[in-house]
Amino acid sequence: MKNALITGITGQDGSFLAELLLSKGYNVYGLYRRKSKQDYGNINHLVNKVTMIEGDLTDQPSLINALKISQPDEVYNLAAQSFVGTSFTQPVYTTEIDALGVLHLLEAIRNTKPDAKFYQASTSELFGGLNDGLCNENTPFYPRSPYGIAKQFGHWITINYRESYNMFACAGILFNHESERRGKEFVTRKITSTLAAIKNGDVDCLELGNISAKRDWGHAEDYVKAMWMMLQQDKAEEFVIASGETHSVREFTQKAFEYAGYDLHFEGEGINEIGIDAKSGKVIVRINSEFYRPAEVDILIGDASKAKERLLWSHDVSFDELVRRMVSHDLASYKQLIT
Ligand code: NAP
Ligand code: G4F
Repeated sequence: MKNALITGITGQDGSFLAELLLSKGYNVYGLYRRKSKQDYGNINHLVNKVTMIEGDLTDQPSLINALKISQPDEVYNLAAQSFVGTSFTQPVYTTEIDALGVLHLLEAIRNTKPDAKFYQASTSELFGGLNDGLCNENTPFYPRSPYGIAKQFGHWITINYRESYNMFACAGILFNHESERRGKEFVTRKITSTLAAIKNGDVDCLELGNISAKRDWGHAEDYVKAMWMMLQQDKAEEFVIASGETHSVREFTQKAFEYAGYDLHFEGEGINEIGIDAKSGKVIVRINSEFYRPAEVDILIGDASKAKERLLWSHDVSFDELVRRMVSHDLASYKQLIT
């Protein structure tokens, strides 16, 4: 039986990965941060099946302790300050976790359990501003946020530890992936959770930023499978994981409201654009400049051909199905969500 240590186990991806590894018979250990009120986030349903170890990516002794306890065959580093918006308001904090945190962990593995296989959660935010076509493993990086820049350090230090110390260390360059477990500050979940509040008459309007931005969105459950597949290879390598389609925030919003029975049409431009429900004549989407970013990534679309050929990875959940699942979950659980 293999041992796996997951950092960021309480997050969206950590919870799906823990379920996947448990289903494969792994002993799963999870690094979690102490909170004033104990809450295991997305893995409240799994706490009896995994071993939780207190620690923080910025505190190397706690990482060494976690490695000593878990004796992992595989380490998945999913912990991060993962919200791009916050990386502009808390750039130093973001860099300490998303850049130096990776180095703390790699160095702890090198000294404690150097034969453990290591997965680093890299991101399509590395491609950032220069690319408007399909991005693959050979596309140059041009990050556009403190988050993207910190993640670029995490990406290269992973490759550097592989090349310097012969460790099995690799990075998955994952495009946006969402789910019913997504944090509510990210745009997809903000749309579906606010939609549920509007439908229940508690909120009048959804306020968004740049709705022309386009993203390549998939479902997180499909994407965590790729993380595991990367660590089952004989050789550590980077892989792009993406759906190969791109959609605007406007399209996501329109489809989400359509599933909930609205007929949403957009009028106007830029900050004055509004979304009107043709059935009721009410304005239900407005633009608020507060949600614009100082520097934007206008479009992302990924080419996962290498992963499809070499890992035999595929994704099952389409864009339409992703939107439908998130809307129906948030509508069904609205009363619990607001408590
Ligand atoms: P998420 O839901 O925000 O989860 C982040 C996790 O990191 C949480 O468990 C959080 O713990 C933990 N964490 C934050 N700071 C930490 C610290 N200093 N020490 C230890 N743990 C810490 O993110 P996600 O969507 O699951 O993403 C997982 C990883 O993939 C992240 O590294 C993200 O940057 C990367 N990524 C995500 C996407 C995507 O579209 N989802 C795409 C590409 C890459 P708390 O519960 O205590 O806050
Ligand atoms: O949902 P988002 O906040 O995700 P973003 O910035 O693409 O980052 C996510 O995906 C990355 C992979 O590419 C991950 F590495 C990262 O950890 C995270 O999971 O924003 C998506 C787009 C942006 O262009 C943003 O400007 O939506 C636009 N947007 C428009 N209005 C908004 C809003 N984003 C948010 N969060 N809130 C808005 O009101």
